[in-house]
Formats: sequence, structure tokens, C-alpha cells
Amino acid sequence: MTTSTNPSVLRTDSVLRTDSVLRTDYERAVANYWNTNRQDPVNLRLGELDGLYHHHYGIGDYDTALLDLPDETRDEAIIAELHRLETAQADLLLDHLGDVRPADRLLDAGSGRGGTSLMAHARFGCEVDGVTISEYQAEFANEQAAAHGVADSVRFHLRNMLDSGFATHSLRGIWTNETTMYVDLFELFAEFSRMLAYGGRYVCVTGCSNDVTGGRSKAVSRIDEHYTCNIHPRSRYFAAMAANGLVPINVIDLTPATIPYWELRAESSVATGIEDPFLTAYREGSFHYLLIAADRV
Ligand code: GPP
Ligand code: MG
Repeated sequence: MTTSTNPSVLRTDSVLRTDSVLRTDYERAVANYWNTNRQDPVNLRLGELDGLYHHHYGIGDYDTALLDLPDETRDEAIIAELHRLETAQADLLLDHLGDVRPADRLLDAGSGRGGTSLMAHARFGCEVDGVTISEYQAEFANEQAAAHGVADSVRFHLRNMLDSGFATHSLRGIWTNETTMYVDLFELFAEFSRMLAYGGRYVCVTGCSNDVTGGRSKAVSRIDEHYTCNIHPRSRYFAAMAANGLVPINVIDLTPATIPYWELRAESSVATGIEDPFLTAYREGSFHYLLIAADRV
């Protein structure tokens, strides 16, 4: 075959790099969503408060006195409170990584704008790698690591978490903070199992549909549609872990702890319209917010 018959030779290096990371049209659509969704006050206004930019939700009770503040200060105070609740969620996730030492290595699978990775490095002092299929997110997160002065220890890569290229048994811990609804869980956990050291820990925070109430509810479908994702049923997480040597040590239903976050977010100027489907899905019981911590055996 001559190279002139291959259209890819006409493309730029960056497109070729992206093509090797994105394997399907679906993955390209997801990357496009995160590459182009750059004006998202619900994430930027919160992150700019302290340089921890999150792409996950919050847990814990909010200060109800905020709702009675005068108009001039109310919205700003609500935004700060939402950020506090999101950071509390990431802190809880990190609590479940176990005894991580400075010489260990961690992977943030689906690292977004990097907030949880920066918190992990600040807590454990170890190297952290994040992978994302969004070039924009990888670049943004690397800029944040530099701004925090930790770019030599916290690095973000344009890579697919289904094939992230880290060495076999090289990682002490891996987490996914609300990213598993974009991938096949059996494929994902096979890759995690390969990369984790024996006795290493995987921590997953996710929203999952409820097998007990049956098929996908309308509210869950609206969430999928909003984020271009495919929320998995709860059972699939445990089946895919069991099939890949990941043995749960803790399972926490965070649903009651996340409802206040959504109630407060609905009161804020940064609400996006997805608040009602989340509140409906959680309250009707068709959807759960779960933390699962599992050991690699
Ligand atoms: C990320 O949060 C949300 C997701 C990755 C998808 C769906 C998650 C579920 C638990 C179903 P975000 O911070 O980017 O969302 P938003 O912009 O709405 O705050
Ligand atoms: Mg958000």
C-alpha cells in the first residue's frame, strides 16, 4: 500500500494522536463534548475559588442559613458551599484508597480538570497520573498542576482509560470519580486489574441504576442524554469486579448524602437543568450514588 492512499497521512500530528486514543465514534462524541464544553460556570466558578477544578458532585449537608442571605451575597455563598461539598466528596474517595506511601503510584482514570489528582498528591505525596480522552481537559489539568507547583509529580495524559499503557502491576491505587458510565465495565476492570499491584486498591464513585426497580427510568435516561453517557445497573459493577479479581471491601450508598447538594445546586445561578432529573431519580429510588472500594487479589 502506498501512503498516498491512506487519508490519515494528510492529517496533523495532533489528529493522529487523538485517533490512536479514540477508537469508536462514541468515544469521539464523548471527547468532543468535553473538548467543546469550556464555558461551564457550574464547574469553573467553583474551581476558581481555590484552583481545584472538579467534575463530580458533592456530599454532605449544606448550611441552610445561606438560603436566607441577602441577594448581594447569597449566590456567591451558595457557589462556595457547592464547592466545599464537591471537595468533601473527593476527600471521602481518597479516604478509601488505604495506606498510600510517597513511593507509590496512583492513577486517576477519567481525570477531568484534575481536582481529585491534585488533592491525592497533596495528601499522599506520591506521583499521580491522570488520563482523559479530552485534549482540552489534559491541557487544562496540566496547567493547574503547574500552577500548584506539582507538575513534576502530577501529570495528565491524553489516553484512553481502557488502554492507558501503564505497566502491569505498577499501581498502588486507581480511582474513577464518576467516569465509569462512559465505558464497558468488563473491559475497564480487566485493564485496572492488569495495572494494579497485588493488594492494590480500586475506588469507584458512580451513579448507577437500581436493578430492584428494573429497567432504566425516564429520569436516568435524561441524565444519560444530558452527558452522552450510559449509566450501568448496580449489579454490573459487582459482576465486572468479580470477573477481574477485584474484591469489594467497602460499599457505601451515598444517595442520602448527595441529595442536599442537588437541592442547593437547584437554588444557585449555576444550575444547568439536570438538577430535577437527579433529584427525581434519587428520590424515586431508580438511581443510587455509590462508593465501592475493592482490593486486587
Ligand atoms: C461530571 O460532572 C458528570 C459526569 C461525568 C457524568 C454523569 C455522572 C453520573 C454520576 C451519572 P460535571 O461536574 O462535569 O457535571 P456538571 O457540569 O453538571 O457539574
Ligand atoms: Mg460539576
